[in-house]
Amino acid sequence: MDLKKVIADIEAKNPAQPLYIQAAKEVLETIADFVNENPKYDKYAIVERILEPERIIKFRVSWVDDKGQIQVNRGFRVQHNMAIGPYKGGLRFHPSVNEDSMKFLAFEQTFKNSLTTLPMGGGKGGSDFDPKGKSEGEVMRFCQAFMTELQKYIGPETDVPAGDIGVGAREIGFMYGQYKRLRDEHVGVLTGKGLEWGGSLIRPEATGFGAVYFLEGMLATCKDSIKGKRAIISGFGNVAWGTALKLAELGAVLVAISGPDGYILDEAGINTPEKIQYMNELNQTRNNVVAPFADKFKTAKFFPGKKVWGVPCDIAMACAIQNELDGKDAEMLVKNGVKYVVEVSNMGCTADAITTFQKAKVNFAPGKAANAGGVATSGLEMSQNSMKLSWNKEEVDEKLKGIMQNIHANCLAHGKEKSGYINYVKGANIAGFIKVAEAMIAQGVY
Ligand code: 2IT
Repeated sequence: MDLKKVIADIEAKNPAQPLYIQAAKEVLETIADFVNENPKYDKYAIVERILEPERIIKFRVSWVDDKGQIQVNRGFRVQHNMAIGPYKGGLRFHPSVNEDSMKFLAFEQTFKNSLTTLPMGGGKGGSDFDPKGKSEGEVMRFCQAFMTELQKYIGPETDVPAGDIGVGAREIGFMYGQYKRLRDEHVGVLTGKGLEWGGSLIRPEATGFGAVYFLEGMLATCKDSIKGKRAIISGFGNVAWGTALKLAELGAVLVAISGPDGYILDEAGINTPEKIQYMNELNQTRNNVVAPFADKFKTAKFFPGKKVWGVPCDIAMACAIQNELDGKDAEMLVKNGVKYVVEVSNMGCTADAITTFQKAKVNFAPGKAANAGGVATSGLEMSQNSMKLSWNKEEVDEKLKGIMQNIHANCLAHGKEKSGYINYVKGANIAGFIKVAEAMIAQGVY
């Protein structure tokens, strides 16, 4: 493949989609040599085909708010690639949702799902609906309206959505109820379901747990240990919560978390069940602010309007949203001696930030590897639904851990450089690409 030409083509074809171009470029730049060493990929135009989503569904969602006024939102589902299994990926309800963000997330998801080794293709969906400040009734009516349209395109063997930013157990419940009402089927069409009606143990914690299992792999490779390490996290949502729980369990000292309003510094450590539970409560209120944490816990200090990345640490974990950590943030982290950076949000770091970490030989894990524990556990939920049984906590956790260790090993296998430095970005992209590419070759031109 001619890297320059492929990049120029996607830039020309997707002029208003900077996020998609950013995600695609990162993959293309890291797989180009590998693709060129294996001419079959060019022969079957695998790169060109992977860059084009199989289908993009875009629809109107009309609903009635508490004042009786009609509201109109946009709904999306990008069915990116079905080569290795049904489309699988979350639904995001956030004002930033548009075709660009959905497309980049679906693209990332295809590679991520491939890395899990489970049979899941890539998809992503959502809406520009903003859950902030909405009543429960409004959220329910929105979810019902959204699913009324989406149900035409999904199914347990076709496309299995789950949660993402703004979509938690409550929203999955409302959407599942509407699917069931319209189709008269109680099937595994969504993951992240409640335990009483087909959900899996550990699914809520899985993204964060998985990211810390991946981090353990990075530490072990450096003959280092997590005990006593100083950690900081951005975000205080579901992913940050699972990450905080596992960091505390393994003896790291989490000193800072953040929200869009600023960050909390707590030198005593955010590691008691009470503090971590409170993160979750703050998230549930959906006001998107972290400040009340400092009112409740006297050891904590709130820094309004500031990003968390200026806090010196050994471990930094980005758990909020795309491009939350830029080149300047990365420089500050490096200057302050960070050793491990884990992107837990999807494409949480800008291209500049990644280059800065890699140049400084900081261990850097990309989101599609480090955050794959969430969708992997969704895959385990699908297995349990198909078998009509449920595994206990230990069984799910053990499988999750095994999957994350396997992803880490795969990144090492494809990402180790001559100097000994592990380029996890390259490793993850090549390993994720191989499985999808082989499946596409086997399945003929489509
Ligand atoms: O970004 C992600 O991997 C998710 N939001 C989870 C997707 C899933 O299907 O569990």
